[in-house]
Amino acid sequence: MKTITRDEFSPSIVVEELMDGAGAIMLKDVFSQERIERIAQTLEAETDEAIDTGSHFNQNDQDPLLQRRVWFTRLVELDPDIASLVEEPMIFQSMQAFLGKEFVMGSMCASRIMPGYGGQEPHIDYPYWDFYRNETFPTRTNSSFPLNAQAIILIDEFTEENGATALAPGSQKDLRYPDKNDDFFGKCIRLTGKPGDVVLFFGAAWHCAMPNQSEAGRIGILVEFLPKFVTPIEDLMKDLDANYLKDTTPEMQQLLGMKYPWPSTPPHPPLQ
Ligand SMILES: O=C(O)CCC(=O)C(=O)O
Ligand SMILES: [Fe+2]
Repeated sequence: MKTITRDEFSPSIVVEELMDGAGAIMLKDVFSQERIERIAQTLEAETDEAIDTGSHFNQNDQDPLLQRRVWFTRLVELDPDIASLVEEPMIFQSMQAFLGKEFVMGSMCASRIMPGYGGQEPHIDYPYWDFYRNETFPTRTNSSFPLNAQAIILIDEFTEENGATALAPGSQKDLRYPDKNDDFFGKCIRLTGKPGDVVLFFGAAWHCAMPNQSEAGRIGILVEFLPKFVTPIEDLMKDLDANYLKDTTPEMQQLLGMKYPWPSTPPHPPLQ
């Protein structure tokens, strides 16, 4: 996977890699170790108990208890600094170039996969996540322009042993839900990295969380970004603290869709 530092960063490198390259890119050392360490402690405490928190793409009955999630409103409640991670300029500028300046956030959660977790099935992400029913999508739907981007903020180190995400490079170019004949596990690369690194990928690329064969949990913060006109997969405003909304940044307001309300009238008058 292509890996770039803050010094090397430009949004166009990200766009090119997500569309025409592997479909994923690693941004190195985006967040400080102190910030990530503090967030790790909060998230470990929050995910101590084995309860079904509503994860998906699991392959057996036990795995929902081992893929533990903390959803957006709870992240804000625990520590608004966790939500602020997505405002990082390298992530924000990449998404503006990839999905359009007024892109929004469809989902944000922390995901801790526990020792013994069996791995997700290879899949593509919303809005393509039920593309095996491609007759429910417009004719000729393809990936010539993106309707999704994913960020994974690494809170723990991601290793092959602890279930670092697997992704089939280039698979985003031919929009299709992967099936058993695709030899996904023979073709995939692993998105390994250190705490504070960020992987950006186009969710049309086949990917999945892998089994955790280590002795410890693997926490990543999973974020889904969408163009402004795609319905977010979650109602991020539901139960969100009104004070948080009042004081939040222009970036977060945009991410929550507040800059693009129900488009019943055009945002600007058409040209005369
Ligand atoms: O946790 C991971 O490594 C990937 C998660 C993922 O792809 C998903 O939940 O859609
Ligand atoms: Fe996914």
